[in-house]
Amino acid sequence: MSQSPCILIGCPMDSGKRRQGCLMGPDAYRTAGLVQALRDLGHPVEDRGNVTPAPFTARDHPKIVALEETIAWTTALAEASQMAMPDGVPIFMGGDHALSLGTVLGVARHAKSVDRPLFVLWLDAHTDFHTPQTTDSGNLHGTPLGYVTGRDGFDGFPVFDTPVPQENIAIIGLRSVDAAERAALQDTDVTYVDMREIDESGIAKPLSAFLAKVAAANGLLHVSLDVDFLDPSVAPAVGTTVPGGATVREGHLVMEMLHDSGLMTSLDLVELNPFLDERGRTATLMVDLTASAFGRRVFDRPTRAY
Ligand code: HAR
Ligand code: MN
Ligand code: MN
Ligand code: MN
Repeated sequence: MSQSPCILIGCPMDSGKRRQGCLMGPDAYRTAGLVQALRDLGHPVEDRGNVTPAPFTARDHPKIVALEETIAWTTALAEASQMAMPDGVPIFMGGDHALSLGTVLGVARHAKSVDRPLFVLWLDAHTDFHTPQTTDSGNLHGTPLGYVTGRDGFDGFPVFDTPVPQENIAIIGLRSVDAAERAALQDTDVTYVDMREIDESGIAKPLSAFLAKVAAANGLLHVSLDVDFLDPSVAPAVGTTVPGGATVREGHLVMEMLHDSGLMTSLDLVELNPFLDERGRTATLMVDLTASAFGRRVFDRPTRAY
């Protein structure tokens, strides 16, 4: 069977928070061998290089970090994302999580043009459900799910014309949620799965249920993988470490199930900060997880009657 082409798109965006370093992410993924890992699995791979933001004029804001720059990135990434969708499965190599403001916008425009519903799987310690109005930190990497669900308060950003319906979104891996986000999210139909639920029931159950919904609706599926979904003991290269995250195996299981489902149509790799890494181990783990999502496995799964 011919494998779907992978379109690599570098998104060296660092404006979604104060601490710098995510701009080195795309080159860390290249250095860790992402292209070869995908080719080894039989996928044609095209690296389109790095996106640059549209021109912008930075202003000082009492609260929000790098607003104009983030808007400029959103515009540029939405274009790159929409253009890539007909050509294969885009893999957006971040960059911080604010890049998803743009990538999901582009994917949503594509979904509308092919008349299919869009689903979003958010693998993250955080909900990223703030708006520029509600954020306490002023860091816009905490807002992309607010934007893509069509929450108010994104003045100056491109209008998100076809918001992703709440019931089409699942967030898995949660363990750091602000009070305002919790209150807002509990009023929605977004599926949110915290680490306790994963501890008690395993990560496969909520994921299978969500994937079944995507399949039943013939949906497109955008996956956004935040490094801090993983436990910092195995993935230290991230600015916002939160203990108690997913294990290496939980990460791989999610990716393997995504591959087996055949449903994933675009992927963000976000929040890798190579400046904080230890001998490239986080970048390497993210490449290995991506390989699992594109078909790497130890064996084909045996059917056993235990
Ligand atoms: N909720 C916090 C804030 O708004 C933390 C957001 C941190 N986000 C990420 N990405 N690291 O998930 O600032
Ligand atoms: Mn995030
Ligand atoms: Mn996070
Ligand atoms: Mn495959």
